[in-house]
This record gives sequence, C-alpha cells and structure tokens, in this order.
Amino acid sequence: MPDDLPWWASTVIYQVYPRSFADSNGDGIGDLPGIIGHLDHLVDLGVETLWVSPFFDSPQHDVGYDVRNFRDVAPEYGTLDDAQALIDEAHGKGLKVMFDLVLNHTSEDHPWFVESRSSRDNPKADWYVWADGYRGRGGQPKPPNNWRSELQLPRAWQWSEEREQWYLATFLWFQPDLNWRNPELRAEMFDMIRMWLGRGVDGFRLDIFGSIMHDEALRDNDPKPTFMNGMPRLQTPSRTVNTDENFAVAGDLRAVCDEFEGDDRVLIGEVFGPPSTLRRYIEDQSHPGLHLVFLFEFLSAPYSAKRYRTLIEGFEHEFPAPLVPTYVVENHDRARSLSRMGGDLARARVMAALLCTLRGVPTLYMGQEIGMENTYIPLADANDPIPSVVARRLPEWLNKKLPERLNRDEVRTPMQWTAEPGAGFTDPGVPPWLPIHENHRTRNVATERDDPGSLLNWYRDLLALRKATPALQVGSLDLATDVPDDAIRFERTLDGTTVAVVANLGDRSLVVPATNAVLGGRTAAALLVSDPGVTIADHLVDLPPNTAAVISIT
Ligand code: TEU
Ligand code: CA
Repeated sequence: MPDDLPWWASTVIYQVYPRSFADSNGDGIGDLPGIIGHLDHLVDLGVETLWVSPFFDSPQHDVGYDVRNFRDVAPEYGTLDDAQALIDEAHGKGLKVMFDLVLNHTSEDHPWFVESRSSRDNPKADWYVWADGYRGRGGQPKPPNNWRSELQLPRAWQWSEEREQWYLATFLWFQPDLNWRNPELRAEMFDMIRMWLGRGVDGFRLDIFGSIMHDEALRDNDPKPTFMNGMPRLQTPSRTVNTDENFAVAGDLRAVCDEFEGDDRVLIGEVFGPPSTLRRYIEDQSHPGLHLVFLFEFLSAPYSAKRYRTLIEGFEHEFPAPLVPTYVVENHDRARSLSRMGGDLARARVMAALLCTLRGVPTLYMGQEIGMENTYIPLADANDPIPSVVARRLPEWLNKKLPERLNRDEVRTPMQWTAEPGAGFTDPGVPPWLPIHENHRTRNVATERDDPGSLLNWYRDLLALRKATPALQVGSLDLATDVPDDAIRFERTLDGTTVAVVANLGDRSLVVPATNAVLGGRTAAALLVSDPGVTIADHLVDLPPNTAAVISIT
C-alpha cells in the first residue's frame, strides 16, 4: 500500500449482523463474545475491516436499529467490557473495527423520547421533531404535510395523544426522528461519538444518514413518483432526503472524527440517491464530509455485463481518485446475491471476482463468502416489522414471486459454520432466534474450507491476491467499451504494473483479448481463474459461460 493513502482507501469491509453471527452461551442469539470467538474467520478470509450492526441497548423491535441507549450494550449481546474486548482483540489481529450509528432516530422506549413525549415543555421537548398539524372536518388530527416514511406506504408522521401533536418517524412508527436542530441533542450525540472513538473504534457506518435533516418549514414533498437506487418511491423526497443541511451535518461529524488523529477514523454513509448527489456527502462546498458512501446499485441491478459496465462507468465518473467508490452486493436488508442470481455458483464467482478487483472498497455481508441464500420464511411468521406495515394482506404466492424480500428475516438467518445441527451458530438442540437454512449441511465454512473449488476459497484467493497487489488495491481503472455485450474487461494500473480482469456473464463461450493496449511484446498470464476451463493463448482469453479471470500483463 502506498504510504500516503489512508487505510480506509484500500480496505475490505465485512459486515456482521451480531444477532446471527455466533452464539457463545447457547441462548440461540448471537452475541459479542461469539464475534470475538470467530475473528480468525475474518483474518483467514482476508477481509480487513469488521463492521458490526448495532448491538446497543434496544427493545429489538428493529433488531437494534431502534436504540434505547447509545452508550450501553444490549444485555443479550454482552457488556461494555465485551465491546471493548471486541475492539481490542480485532486490533490485535490486525483488523479495523466500525460500529453502526443510528443518528436519525431512537427507539420510542429511549428515555429521551419518553420524556419528550410527556409534555410540550419538558427539558427534552425539542429533542425530537414535533409538529401541530391541523384539524380536519369533525376535528380529527391531520399531519402537517404529505411526507411519507422511507417505507413509502405509511406516512412519516405519528400522532401522540400526550402532546396532541405529531412526531416525525422516517422509518418505522416506533423510531421517532431526533431533532438535529436542537443544540443540546447535537452536543450529546457528538459526545457519545467521542466516547466510542475514545475507546478505539476506527469508524462508523451511518444508518439512513440522508434523512437526518428535513425541511425546517415542513414544506410538502413533490408528489411525483420516482425511483431511487432502483427502488420505487411514491413521492420525490425533495424536502426529506439529501437536503443541503444534511450535507452540512456530514461536515460537522467529520470535524468530531478529526479530533482523533486526523484521517485515521472513517465515516461511511448509508445514503440513497444518484451517485452525483451522494458525492456531495464527501466534498460539499470544499469542506470535508464523510470518507465513503455505499453505492447500492448492484443490489438491484440484474446480473448483466451491460448493466454492470454502465454502473462502473458512472461510479468512476462521479468518484474519480482520490475519491473511492464503495461496492455493495449484499446486506442485511436486501435479497442475498446468490438468490438474485438464480442460485448459480458460477455467477457468484464472477460477482466475487468483480467485487474484489474493482477500484474501491468492497463490502461483504456475512455468509456471502460461502454462498448463503435467502431462507424462505412466510410473511405471517416474520420477526421483521416491515411486512406488518407494507404487506398485511399480500398473498404468500405473490410474496414468493417478488424479486426483493419484504420479510428481511430471510437474509438474516444464522451464519452457517458447520454441517451439524445448530450449524455451529448455536448448540445442537437450541432453537435459534431465526431458522437455519437447511442447506447448511453442505454450505458452511468448515466444509468449504476443505474444498479447493468452494466459493469460500475463491474469495480467499481473490482477497489474498488483492492484498499482495497494490495495483488492485489503489491502481487506476480503465474500463473497456469495445467488448462483446456479455463481457466485462478492465485494467488496473499502478506504477507501470497492470492487472487485467475479464469476465463473461453470458451463457455462451467468448474469446476476449486480455488487454486494451497493443501488447507489443508484453505477455498475459493468468493470476486467477474462476473455472479451470478458462485458458489464455496469444493474449486471447477463452471464457466459458459465467467465468472470470484476473491476468497479469507484463
Ligand atoms: O435501512 C434503511 C433503508 O431505507 C433500507 O435499507 C431499507 O431497510 C430497505 O430498503 C427495506 O427493504 C437502515 C437499516 O439498514 C435497516 O436495517 C433499518 O431497519 C433502518 O435503517 C432503520 O434504522
Ligand atoms: Ca447468545
């Protein structure tokens, strides 16, 4: 790694969903000691930064994204000492650690909200977003404007009998939005962030960060339906998402991080919108903001070379070096990538090759490396509250056909470590908090570790090559446009070293030149191939259907 670049510019992120990763005490619930006990898997896989979804004190109605106390750990996950041990042990193994900050809202059970809701003039009355609205015919309360929640169907306002006022809830009804215009709230949040930075955490993933600041005058959103990151929206969130004031909060947060050894801590935003808008979180009006933003397009895009080429081109255009794109193909909210790709492991290998060699920070979601798939769970059995608000009457046959999972439980089932009952996640015989996928008998870390042809070992090889090859970590990217429709080819170059990546995403074999440039005496040699059928002769790469190769050009 070139010394002048910060660590996060070339890191590889691995997301752990703590409730589903590893249960250390046999209660069927993953916990912090469970994560600590499995850090070697991350090291062995070759990822460099651990991102842990929220483990803070919470009633768990949204599995921790409804925080009751930002400064303490949920008892079923462990203690503050366990959180400290997680940071320290990860550091001891050379891993960086990112926690997950939910700055937009708290749980309705947070003592701040309980107090805020109790009257219009208590000390925390202004810590949340309250509005009067108006009275309709017959005197029934009406919300102040047309804002919809981020789930689209429900409105963004909830009625409080105590205050006879509305409170804003951008996501689920039990997650009231904090009022970031209140200076005391701001100061408290920044202090809480300092507490975790002081404990040594290397940075934060920022939950629905684009929704923190909404229009102060509460003007209506544009009622025009739209799409954002491939997802339909019933209105255009011009007054509620990615507002100018929101970009300013990014700068304020950055200043707090920079109190701690400058560029050493990282902020990565969960933000939605076109790449040109998201870029403003990183550099708006010349002041520095977030370091990275997730680019979610690959979560919705069909498996298609043409579509992927367009996305890569767009990201390269909007995030030129020294900016760094952040690629995501899976997370705890969206369908498993293998399920989206029809369960085809050859395609998963192509996806892995692209993810690990594109310019930017790759993000993996636990289980992606072994090819975990959606675990079907009927809507009626959902632990996730989303189906109860958006799909109350959706027939099950239709739910099964949807490309995206409404019940997010399906992508949150326990990590598959072994073939045994309990999958090595929990003790045999203990009911896990969500069902374990029956394919764990063959698809698990232990089995795949021993199989040289497994997806797990493919990821290990790719990440090891990436770590050993600065051109793959931080080299420039040159995407070829003159390739067959089903092909992707790009070159990564740093200080005269060139590595080419070629992939065939189609169902017919293709022959693709290894490089754009006239080779002039240079040779092309395979560094890694996703399938033994891939061959290189005379600079021409022969790619069977759904294969990829990483090639050194010397
Ligand atoms: O998600 C925000 C979000 O808008 C989406 O990821 C959403 O969950 C998805 O599109 C629905 O299909 C974040 C967290 O990632 C999510 O787990 C939380 O539930 C949510 O914020 C509220 O904190
Ligand atoms: Ca446990």
